Amino acid sequence: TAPAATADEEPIKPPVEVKYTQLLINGNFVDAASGRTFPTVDPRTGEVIARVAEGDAEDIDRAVAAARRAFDEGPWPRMTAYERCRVLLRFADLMERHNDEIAALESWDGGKPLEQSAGGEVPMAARCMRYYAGWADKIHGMVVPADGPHHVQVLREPIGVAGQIIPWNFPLLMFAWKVGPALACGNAVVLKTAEQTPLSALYVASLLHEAGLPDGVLNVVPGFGPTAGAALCSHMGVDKLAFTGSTGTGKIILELAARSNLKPVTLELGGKSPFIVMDDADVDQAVELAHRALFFNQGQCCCAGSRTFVHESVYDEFVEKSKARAQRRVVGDPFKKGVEQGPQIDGQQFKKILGYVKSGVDSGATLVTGGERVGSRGFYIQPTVFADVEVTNFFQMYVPLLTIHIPLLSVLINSASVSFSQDEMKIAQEEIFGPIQSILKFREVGEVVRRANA
Ligand code: TXE
Repeated sequence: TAPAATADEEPIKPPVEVKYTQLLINGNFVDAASGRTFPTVDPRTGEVIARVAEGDAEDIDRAVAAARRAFDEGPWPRMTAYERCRVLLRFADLMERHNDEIAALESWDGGKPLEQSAGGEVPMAARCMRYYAGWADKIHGMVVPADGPHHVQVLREPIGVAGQIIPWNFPLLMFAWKVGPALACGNAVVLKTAEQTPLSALYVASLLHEAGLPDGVLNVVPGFGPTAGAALCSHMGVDKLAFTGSTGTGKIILELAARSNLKPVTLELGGKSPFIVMDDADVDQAVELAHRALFFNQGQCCCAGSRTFVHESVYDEFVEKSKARAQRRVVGDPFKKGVEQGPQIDGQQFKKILGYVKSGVDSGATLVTGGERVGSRGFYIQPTVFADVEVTNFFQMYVPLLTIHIPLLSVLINSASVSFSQDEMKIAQEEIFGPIQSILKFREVGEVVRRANA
């Protein structure tokens, strides 16, 4: 049985104060032009942690102008690569020095277990910044062999002002993955944080200035997608966009970029990754790995192993053991020691995930364990396992009636059906982004490779 969840206990007081709630423009923390703010919410309770300045088109204009000035006139792109590298290395050191505060902000705002924020997200973000710092002085051009009396040389230069939009599942790592490479190459940045998790980026942006980043090189504008986000994507003064988030929003962003100045766009979107367990696997190890591949970070990972394909000869044992592992998963207050799973990010995701549970049940999958909320407040969901997330195929549905008395035909049709089968259930098709594991059965390698790649 599941260990006692702490979801209904009095929430533990986070060991940190919220210091930064304004926009960061040109090195200063300022209010939004409209004066508006929005609440950022504690997913353990749904209560407001703080109100944060709500950036909009006018603020994006101010931020882009500051970034443009910093790029065209400021020292950053003109510094030696080594000096830029040193700023980023100092920043990584500061992140490590403030590891505990940053981790606490991250867990409070986003609900991930403190042990994972403090031991994973923050140290990994610091390492990531060091990695990109190391690139600053290793970006080489090329000399291209040319016919005749010509010298052909390729130089790599910063692109200018980079607009960056990040999601809420790994706010700090997303910050590092986006801001790190852009700054290492000498660009200026306008970053829009996710509306659910603005706090850690504002905090570390202040550390980046302490590390010596010149004003205006990094501007941070918290706000909503269709307002601040869309304004950034459409802005004629932005030279490049980088985005991580949903596939639907990625399509909108590509369109906004195309309709404005055709700025190049980098997109990192959703996923539905396969995890394949063959018949000769060590089942206990495979169960544990498949469990972590799906449930890590409350299931909110673009690379989550969200389709667990298991060979039919070990399927029943695998399902039984996965059920037991899910029931042992410790769900509760992210600030409590030993907790493996905190709440989902917000009420919208919480409802969406429970909607997928209903869809799984309605389409005939077997709900092996979980499927309910945990406690009565906040956005906690039970670790959930579905089995019999079956393929739908024409042959298996209709042909048995015809072939019941013709065994040979039945065998032939069965093997043909393998190559026509499709994983059509919604829970096998769509990104759930929650603690819901779908276990699918397969028979042959060729079949599972095709289904995995579908
Ligand atoms: O994503 P959105 P949401 C997937 C996951 C999740 C789903 C929805 O399946 O359930 O997306 O999450 C900004 N112009 N991923 O709604 O909307 C928004 O403000 C410009 C996968 O949170 O894509 C936020 O900063 N920007 C993913 C960012 O886009 C816009 C991580 C992400 O929000 C915008 C998160 C617009 N019109 C969700 N609309 C991953 N790949 O890791 C929104 N935004």
